[in-house]
Amino acid sequence: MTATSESKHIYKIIVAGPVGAGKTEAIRVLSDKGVVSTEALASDEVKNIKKTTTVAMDYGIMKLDSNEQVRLYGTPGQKRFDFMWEILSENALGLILLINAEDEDPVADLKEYLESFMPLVKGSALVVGVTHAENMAWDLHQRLSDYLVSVNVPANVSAVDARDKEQMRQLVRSLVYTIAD
Ligand SMILES: Nc1nc2c(ncn2[C@@H]2O[C@H](COP(=O)(O)OP(=O)(O)OP(=O)(O)O)[C@@H](O)[C@H]2O)c(=O)[nH]1
Ligand SMILES: [Mg+2]
Repeated sequence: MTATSESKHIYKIIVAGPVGAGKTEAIRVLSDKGVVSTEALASDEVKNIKKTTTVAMDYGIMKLDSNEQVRLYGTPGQKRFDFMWEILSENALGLILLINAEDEDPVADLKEYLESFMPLVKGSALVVGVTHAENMAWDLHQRLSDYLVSVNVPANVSAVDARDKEQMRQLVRSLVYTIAD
């Protein structure tokens, strides 16, 4: 947390997770101002999922409460851009991990991305948002939570729609409250 002269708190938060989970969409709906994004036409296997993909980062800013500003940095989902993950994570205070409930094995996705972001998670806070959850398997929420407990990373898991501003604001709020505690 950074305090300015007006004692405004600035939080740097990372949004990570697999291709198509909704990271770019989430930052777009959350941001109060125009976002910076680096969408490029998808190649290879990604184009079966969607037309464009993030190749470097997304950036947006949102006001949470009167004196709290959240700076959101979205990562590329693709492994081949994983050098950006570490760069973006520097000095971050928290991680929002978005997991797509419709992917083949969401628990394996959680494991994989959590392991990659463990250095950040260890020194900060984590929340998990399960997107594309409209027809989510009844036990998926429990399996994701159980996995977090099994690796000793207790964190809130919530089903969210990345296109829904209020749901996403709630997820950010739950993360920031963990940091501020
Ligand atoms: N049905 C449904 N669609 C969603 C949900 N969340 C996101 N989407 C859609 O899924 C797509 C996700 O695309 P992006 O936001 O580009 O995904 P991303 O995580 O940034 O992917 P990469 O940048 O390629 O890693 C968008 O078309 C969203 O509108 C959800 O909860 N339900
Ligand atoms: Mg993206």
